[in-house]
Amino acid sequence: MWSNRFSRRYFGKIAASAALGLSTGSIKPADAQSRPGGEKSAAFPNDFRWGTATSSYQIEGAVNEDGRGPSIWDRFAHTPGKIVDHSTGDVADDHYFRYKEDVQLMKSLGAKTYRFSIAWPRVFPEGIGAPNPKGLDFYNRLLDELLANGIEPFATLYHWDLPQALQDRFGGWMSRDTSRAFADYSAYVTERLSDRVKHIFTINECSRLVQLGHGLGYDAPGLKLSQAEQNQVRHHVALGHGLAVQAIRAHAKAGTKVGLAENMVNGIPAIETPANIRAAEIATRELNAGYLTVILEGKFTDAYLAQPDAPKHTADDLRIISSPIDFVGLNVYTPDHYVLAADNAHGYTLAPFPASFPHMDASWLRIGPEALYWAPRHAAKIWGVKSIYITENGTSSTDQPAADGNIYDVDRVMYLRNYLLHLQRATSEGVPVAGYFLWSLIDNFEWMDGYQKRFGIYHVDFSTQRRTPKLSASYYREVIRRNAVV
Ligand code: GBH
Repeated sequence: MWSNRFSRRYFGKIAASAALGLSTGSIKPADAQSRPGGEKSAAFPNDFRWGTATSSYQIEGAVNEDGRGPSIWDRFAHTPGKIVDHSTGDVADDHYFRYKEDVQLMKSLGAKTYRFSIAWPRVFPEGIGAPNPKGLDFYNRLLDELLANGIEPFATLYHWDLPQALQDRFGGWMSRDTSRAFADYSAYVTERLSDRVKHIFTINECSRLVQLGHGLGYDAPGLKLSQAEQNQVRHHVALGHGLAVQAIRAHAKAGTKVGLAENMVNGIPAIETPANIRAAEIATRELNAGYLTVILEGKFTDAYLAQPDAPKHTADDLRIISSPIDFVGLNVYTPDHYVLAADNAHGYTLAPFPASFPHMDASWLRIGPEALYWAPRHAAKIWGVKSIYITENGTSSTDQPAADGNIYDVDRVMYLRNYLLHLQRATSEGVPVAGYFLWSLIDNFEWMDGYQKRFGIYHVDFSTQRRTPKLSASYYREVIRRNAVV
């Protein structure tokens, strides 16, 4: 039972300090009264890591700099009609040239960690073949700057900017040649950066890259494949992940940890009864069958295999895909499904969402703070995951500078406060969440929404590249300072 496995030590610590009349962490008693939920219930574990997250194509710009090759996102964004405001990531936040300023933004939050991604086409302009050391040098400079400022880097190897050459040559993830190329790129990067990066994520959000990139065609490469073909793409992505895990282990300096970051489909018990909780676990395991479940269990579920469109695979593939990982990253934005126990073949029902369900500044961004409790709890319970990071959580807002120049994004603050309360519930019950990365540090290129959706806690004026802290930056600084929900 997960609670026995994970919670005893932490409960012990809390109980001991409470008995001595001590506050937990660095919290001063004077601060305690203003904290939602009261003093003891609002603190996070002492070594909890707070950070922010970004990805390469969304912030870097400099797409033709230092020998970078084109990615599928360059091609896609430059195709008329794909991005709502007709924008591209050509300049984005100009982070390639302003990374020092951006590291100072992190520092002023008091954040001690940062999750960023590496652009594969900077390192291998053609995806395979000759590496481009000048492209890798950008990440050398970034890492040195982060470490000089006391910020621990967490690197993602693939946040969707596939080298266009691999799409042209192999059909991208439709072919396992891309899975193999990903492993070679991962080996090269690990060899050169793992003296400074100790946490590496292979792939960000398989679920979205398959569904939006290859099913709905909203994301690059903009394909609308059949269900069978999408399942095959998902299998090649999972295989790429597994091959990369092996390549990273073979080339990493001692102490390097490897995992992935996934927008796990979460099932939330509609009412917290034991039967609904169990149903939500069954649903979550099933709804992630093609990726997290096979990665963590080494086999597909019976239902996934029983579908007529099941992916073609070998026993060897499954062994590679389930290569042991050190942690799981969860990107959590919304409650995906409210679940009820049911007397049917699945054992559960997914409740439809009423049109009145509240959301933030995007119809998909439904507000369900309890997702940040259930997602990590499910990962710990269903698969016995022992180390979890919340690799993304945050929201867009229609925030704009007010007459006095300040940006009062009180809706984002409300969203964060409520989600963090549920994350704190998880850590206080012993669910092994080791850190949280807020998406995002700065407003950036929000994929098909261009610059219309702002997820940053720093506002960016894209005509001047000026960064301005929003109210949420002050809020997050306070959370980090107190190591507690504020
Ligand atoms: C993350 O995806 C990404 O990792 C990140 O790059 C991005 O900037 C951030 O979130 C904010 O979006 O089918 O049109 O209704 C978040 C998970 C899952 C959100 C799929 C959008 C469907 C949109 N995504 N979802 S749509």
